[in-house]
Amino acid sequence: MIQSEICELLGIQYPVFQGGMAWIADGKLAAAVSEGGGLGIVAAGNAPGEYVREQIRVAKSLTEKPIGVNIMLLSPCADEVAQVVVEEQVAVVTTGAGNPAKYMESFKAAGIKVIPVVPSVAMAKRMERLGASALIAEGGESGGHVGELTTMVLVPQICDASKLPVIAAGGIADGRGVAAAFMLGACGVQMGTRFLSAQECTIHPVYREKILKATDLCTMVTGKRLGHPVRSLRTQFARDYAKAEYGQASDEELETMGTGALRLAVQEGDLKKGCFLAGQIASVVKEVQPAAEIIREVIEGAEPILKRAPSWVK
Ligand code: TUI
Repeated sequence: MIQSEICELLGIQYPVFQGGMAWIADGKLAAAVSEGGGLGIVAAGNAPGEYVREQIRVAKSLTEKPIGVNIMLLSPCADEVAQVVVEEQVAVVTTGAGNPAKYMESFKAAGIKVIPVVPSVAMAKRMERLGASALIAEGGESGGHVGELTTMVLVPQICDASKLPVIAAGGIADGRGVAAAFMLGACGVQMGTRFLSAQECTIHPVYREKILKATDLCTMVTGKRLGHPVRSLRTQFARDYAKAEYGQASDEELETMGTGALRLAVQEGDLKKGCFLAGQIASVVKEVQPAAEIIREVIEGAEPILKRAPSWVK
């Protein structure tokens, strides 16, 4: 059994968060992860506040354990989602793709624990000053919107810069990743890609097959030119986008290509126009399993590794 201060802080059994995957992490997935002892997270993505309210209620109808909501701060609906999480009294808010400073007071006043994704030491320090409860250090191995640094270098630097509990994310999909994260100073992990294969995760069968058949070099980063680098599977869409981005396409043309691409991947499995977000660890994901089994497996996989560690010290 691996437990840490994040378990006590949040009232969860295992130090495993499910990433806030836009269009994917709904109330059903979040509830399955929380029921399995981790922290299930409803992703707001670009969705309106009322959709998020509905999904929070779905999750709460399926579990009494704590759940979180991820607010994607680039979303035009971020303000209304922030209002909804306060009204619905969710236990935890995680944030991504920006600075949540303007919401911190209202979240704290509502007793919500705020756990921002921080891509740098400066952001970690700022978030600690503003009253964050913990930090997620997400390296660029992750799927979706990525920062500059890898998990390997980001986690120890965030741990040095802050007294808050640190959750490692990016490149973690099994017990080895959990053990490594703890060695770097983290007290928990967040996984997105691994939960794409959860039985309770509703994605198009094409998406799921792509993940199960992924190899080590099958992701790439696009979107740097518009300032929002995103890691996804190297599909026809990703190649076309990269060609456009490094070629003559205007910013408007790139925006148009990107619009709706996440939904087309998740709901339609559209390899030509859909953007299949996934992390670099995708090839480790081999089978469809219930979320609770995934959590048990990664925790049980870390235990023998961590127990063996003292034998290396002579
Ligand atoms: O946010 C993510 N992953 C995501 S968001 C997303 S949806 C999307 N849609 C359109 C464009 C871009 C994304 C898909 N995947 N992960 C957390 C994360 N946050 N990674 C990096 C950051 C981050 C970056 C900059 C957090 C804070 C930050 O601060 C900048 C500032 O404001 O100083």
